[in-house]
Amino acid sequence: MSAQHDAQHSPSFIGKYIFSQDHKIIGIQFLFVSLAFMVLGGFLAMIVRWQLGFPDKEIPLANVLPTSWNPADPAQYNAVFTMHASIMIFLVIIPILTGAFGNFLIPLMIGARDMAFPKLNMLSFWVGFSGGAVIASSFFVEGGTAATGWTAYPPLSADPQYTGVALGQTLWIVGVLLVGTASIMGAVNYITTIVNMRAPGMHFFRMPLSVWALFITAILQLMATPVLASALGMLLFDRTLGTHFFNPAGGGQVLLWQHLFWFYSHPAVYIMILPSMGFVSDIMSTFARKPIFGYKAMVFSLMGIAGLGFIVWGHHMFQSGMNPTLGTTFMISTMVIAVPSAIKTFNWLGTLWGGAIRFTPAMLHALAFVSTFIIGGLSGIFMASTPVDMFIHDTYFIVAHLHYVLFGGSLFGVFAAINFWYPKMFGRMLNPTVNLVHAVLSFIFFNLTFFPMHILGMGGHMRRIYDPTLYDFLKPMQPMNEFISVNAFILGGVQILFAANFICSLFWGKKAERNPWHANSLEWAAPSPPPHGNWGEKVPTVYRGPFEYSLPGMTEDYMPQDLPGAGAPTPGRTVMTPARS
Ligand code: HEM
Ligand SMILES: [Cu+2]
Repeated sequence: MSAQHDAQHSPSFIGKYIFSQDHKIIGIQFLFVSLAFMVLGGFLAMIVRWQLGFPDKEIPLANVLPTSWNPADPAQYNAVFTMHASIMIFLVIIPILTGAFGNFLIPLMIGARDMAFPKLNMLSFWVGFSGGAVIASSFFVEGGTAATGWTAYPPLSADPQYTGVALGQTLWIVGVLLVGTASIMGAVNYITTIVNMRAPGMHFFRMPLSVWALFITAILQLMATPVLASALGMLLFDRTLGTHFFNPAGGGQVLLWQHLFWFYSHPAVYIMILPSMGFVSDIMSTFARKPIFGYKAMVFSLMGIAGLGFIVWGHHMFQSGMNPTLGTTFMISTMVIAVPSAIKTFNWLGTLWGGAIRFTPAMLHALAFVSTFIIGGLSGIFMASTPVDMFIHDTYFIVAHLHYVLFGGSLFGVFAAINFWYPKMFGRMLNPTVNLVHAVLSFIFFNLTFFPMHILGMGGHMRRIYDPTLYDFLKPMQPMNEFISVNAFILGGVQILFAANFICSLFWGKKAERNPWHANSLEWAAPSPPPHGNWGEKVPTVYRGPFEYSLPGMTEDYMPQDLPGAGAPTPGRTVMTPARS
């Protein structure tokens, strides 16, 4: 198959790197584009923070920025924070986790040569890329870009008269629709590949947790994203064809949007965190040199979180006038999610316990992930509680919570994954010292930036306001806003270390060996970087699970999945019997 497969692809630059059908190249395309958008999203965050910390000082580069980015204008502030959030969610976190790492890792980790549908995979990237381009183009049209928050609640989003944004909002809708379509295409591919293309011996319960997490995430994407797509379609019709699905002026229902939006977007918050949970599990086991604690419990709690994710969306709507009985059911179902989340957290701690821990940059980010996820998870329980949520709804408590899970969680998971898999992706090592400094400083300044936001929120500081000093009761808290902003700038600045390391190492990094971390899963059996088709003549055969570190009686402290010979039999597994051939 391999020779035939190789022959199908033209070796030209365009075929190899632009319209590539190779899962690894597509993964790297997603990575580069998302990282570029991260720079833009981060830059917008700095503008937001400048305005909130120093509302009466003009932002430094005011004269070089487009006039429409001046946050001191309330309408423009809305646009800036809307695009910060929309870019971070739709163009950074989701595409990095599923597009970049889903693509790169799934075939390599299950011992396949590529995705099930390589052409669909290529299409997914280019449709997603067009979506990004359409969203980005909205910055340049008359009236400016979308300004209704990433949640796009009608009537604001349904009728241009409220925001003054006409085409910009429509482009946002079309762009998100395209990105969602790309996401559905990717999900079909990941699910099919994992179900059908595992190497001989790769039982489901021998798959690394990254693959499990990406698999369950793909199921979420496949089931939830069409709901968003149809809601966006209706919103688009409201704006362009004069329908009134959501616009109350014509008898539409604003709450219908909220239900549809959150029916997608709550599962989507798990789309944004489950893959990181998977990466962190694999990375922690590798660098603690210990089997993951409770492998099957980890898998079932991923499933539990994903399943519960579909019945909790109403917790975003406690303040919408919903019947209190319904509110209580949403409250209880939401709190139940703490159970699988806690199982995961205790299993991570159990994995660390007694381990021979190696504090690599990837491991530090994984540890940072777990600790910030605990804080973000705990603040989530506060918000799940209806009586508490009445006070903290729409305040900076929410902004604190969401950054603890999205930045401290998802993004630290991404940093862990980039540090861990960079050698496999590019065949070069990152400079570990620079990235250790980056990891430590990011963790410190992340907490200094976002922890105080809980306190602001408890003090009643509203979210999505452009000038806190306009409110007398917020004035005493302005020094805290300044403190947050200064730390945010340092946090933003620290990311330059990572970016410089990432770019320089592509050219001058030390050449990577096949398995620099002495890890077990199959991707480390392929060359760094793996060739087209991944495995040469024969796909590997799998003899055991991916977590067999420090087995008693072994000379090496790791046992690759494809190494023939008996490992210590682990419960529930038959050693040496390939599941499929
Ligand atoms: C240094 C980095 C960052 C800073 C300083 C920052 C700051 C902020 C601030 C101050 C807001 C609230 C704006 C307002 O309510 O007026 C906000 C909103 C938001 N941020 Fe960030 N952010 C950063 C990074 C990120 C990252 C990495 C993500 C996601 C991966 C993210 C996702 C969001 C989202 C989803 C919102 C929307 C909240 C809403 O709609 O009200 N942010 N950010
Ligand atoms: Cu939710």
